[in-house]
This record gives sequence, structure tokens and C-alpha cells, in this order.
Amino acid sequence: MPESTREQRAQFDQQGHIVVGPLVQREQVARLRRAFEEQATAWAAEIDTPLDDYLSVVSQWTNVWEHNAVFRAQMFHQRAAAIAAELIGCEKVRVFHDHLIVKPPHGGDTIPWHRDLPNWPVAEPRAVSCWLALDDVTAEAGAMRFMPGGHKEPMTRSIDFLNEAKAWGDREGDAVPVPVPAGSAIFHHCLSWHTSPPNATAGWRRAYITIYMDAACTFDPERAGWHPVSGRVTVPPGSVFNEDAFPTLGPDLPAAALARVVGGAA
Ligand SMILES: O=C(O)CCC(=O)C(=O)O
Repeated sequence: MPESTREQRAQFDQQGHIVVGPLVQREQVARLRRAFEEQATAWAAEIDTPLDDYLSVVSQWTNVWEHNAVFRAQMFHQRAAAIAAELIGCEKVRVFHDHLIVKPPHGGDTIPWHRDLPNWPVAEPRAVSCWLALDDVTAEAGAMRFMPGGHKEPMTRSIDFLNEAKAWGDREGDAVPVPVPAGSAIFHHCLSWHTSPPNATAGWRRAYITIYMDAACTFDPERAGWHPVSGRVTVPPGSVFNEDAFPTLGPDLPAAALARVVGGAA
């Protein structure tokens, strides 16, 4: 494993997140932005609503890959999956779900401090999110903030984080904003603590997020049976997830990709 990769791996273990950039080239960013516009236009038309009105209300879409070939191709991005596998320490990853989170110019809400896994019906803490920036996401534009090392804290129960604020006390100042240019990605651990402020700029803040978990992770409805994705699971509790709705990548993820965590965009 090259030194750069070893360093990023160590940083991920210590902090709970790393920035990989660029993960995709500018052409792919442009393709994804176009696909978002086309897809949002189609969704707005389905409910007979002007696009601007639709985008002033709807800001998050899940399982976009099932509707759009461009996002589907991105979700199956070999290098992203290989990096996820490397960070989790598994050979084969499964997609839990993807989503688009968009904060419009001078808009969007604060996403309060939370950790992801307690809110997922997944038993094992063996997952990472690949948060791919489709715009230059500065701190002013609503970059995510992380509490370094928070992923090492013990597992907590699921909380209604929209209504139950996490109080950091003296530690609040340790939180770090993680700005990322378009085409770069933040990989973060499923137990990392993170938040994001509204977008205070005149530009859009769009991110495409793919959640990769160890393919051996199992369904645990006791943890978060209310999660909308739970309705897609057809296997009994304690089983690995059914494959159609939760596709796997690997085991032939290119070994070379692991050596390119910091390397060139594909
Ligand atoms: O896009 C954001 O601001 C929040 C994203 C998030 O919470 C996540 O990727 O887990």
C-alpha cells in the first residue's frame, strides 16, 4: 500500500472522515449536474409543478439510481466502491442507498448534529458514505462539519435529531468544517458525528451521496425499522440484505484502485 493511501487510512481511523479529491473528473460532474436538472424537471412535471417551486420545497431524493442511468453509473463507480471497501476493511461492498441532498442559493436548512448508523436498520457499524460534491462547497455554502474522532464513541440509540439537539459543551470548538471542491468526495464513517449549516451563497450546493456497507452487514429492524429503506428489505432480521434493492460490488474490485485513494480522477 503506498504511503499516501496509508496516511489517508490512518486519518480515517483517527478522524472518521477523509477527503478524496478529485474522485471524478469535471466532465462527470457536468454530466451529474445535467442529470440532476433533467431528473428534477421530470419529477416536477409528474406532479404538475413548476421546477422552481418544486426545488424550493424538495431538497432530498433517495434511491435516485433506480430512476436515472447517470446516477446509477456513479453509484457503481469502481474506485469509490474500492475506497469504501478499503476503509471498511472488506472485500465486497453493498449499497445501502444513495441520495441527493441539495441546498438552494441562500437556502436550505441546518442539518443538526447526528450520526447515521443509529438511524439505519443495519446491525454492524461497517459502512461509509461517499459524499460527492457537485458544486464547490465552501464553509459559507454549507460544508459539512465533523467532530473528529466522534466515530470512536460507543454506539448510541437512535434519536430524533431534528428535535433533540446534541450538546457538545466545551468540545463544540473542536468541530471542523470540511469544504470540498466539485468532483471531490468526503468519505465518512457511519458513526461519525456531522452537521451542516444552510447555504449562504448565491450558488447551489448539491451533493450525491452513496452509502456503501460491508456486503456481510445484516438487517436489524429493531434499530430503525421506521427508516423508509426498511420497506425495501424482504429478508428476515439477522440476514444479509436482498440483492436487487441493495446491489453488491466486488469481489473483483480492482486492486489497483486501492492504491489510488489519492490518485487521479476516473
Ligand atoms: O449534505 C449534508 O449536509 C448532510 C449529509 C449527511 O448527513 C450525510 O451524508 O450523512
